[in-house]
Amino acid sequence: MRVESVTSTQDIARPLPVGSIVVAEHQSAGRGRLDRRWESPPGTALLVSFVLPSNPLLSLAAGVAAAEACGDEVRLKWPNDLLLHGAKVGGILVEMMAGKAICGIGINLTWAPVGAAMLNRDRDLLLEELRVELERWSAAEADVVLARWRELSDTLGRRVRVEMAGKVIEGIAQDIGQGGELIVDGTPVIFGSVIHL
Ligand code: BT5
Repeated sequence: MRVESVTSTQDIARPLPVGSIVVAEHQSAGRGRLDRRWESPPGTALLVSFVLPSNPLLSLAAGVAAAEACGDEVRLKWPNDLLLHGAKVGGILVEMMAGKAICGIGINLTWAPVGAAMLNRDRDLLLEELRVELERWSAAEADVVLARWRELSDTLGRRVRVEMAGKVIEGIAQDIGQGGELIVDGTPVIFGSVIHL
């Protein structure tokens, strides 16, 4: 489904069946995680939500799919950022519902906020590649997703600061666990914001 201006593609996708795809020109209330805003002027980004079967590793699988679709230069920052030469070029927001998940992906194409990056790719071609990769990776075995995520990661092996609800830790991002959690100096982190130090 292609729409012009919406609050968020996530809102339009929510009542739709598995297999639906919503693409918008513009979002007046694009969302990130934790009620943060996702900004992009009309027509400057790929803004899409996919309705997929529930899958506990979907956020990481979607990251892998998006990185594969974007090309060699794009790497992943835990849990869900797409980085181009170290700057954020896109993000992923997975909202779980009964029996399905709404997977929102935003990728900057011709505009980016200060300090962020843009990809400068044709939107429809990128969407088609993303659709194919997402179909593949959202259905892949957990171990295969985790292995590819590790290869594409820009986070593992780095010193990081993790901000969790009410707590901050610093250490080396050693690995991701079976559930997709980030292991920082032996401590599993399930939710949080990571800063690469
Ligand atoms: C994300 O959240 O990175 C997930 C973004 C998902 C956006 C898509 S667009 C289609 C679908 N519909 C929606 O409403 N959302 C999804 P998070 O990790 O919380 O990052 C949000 C933070 O990124 C903000 O607080 C800003 O600091 C920054 N930011 C906002 N807009 C950006 C942009 N265009 N490019 C880079 N960074 C941005």
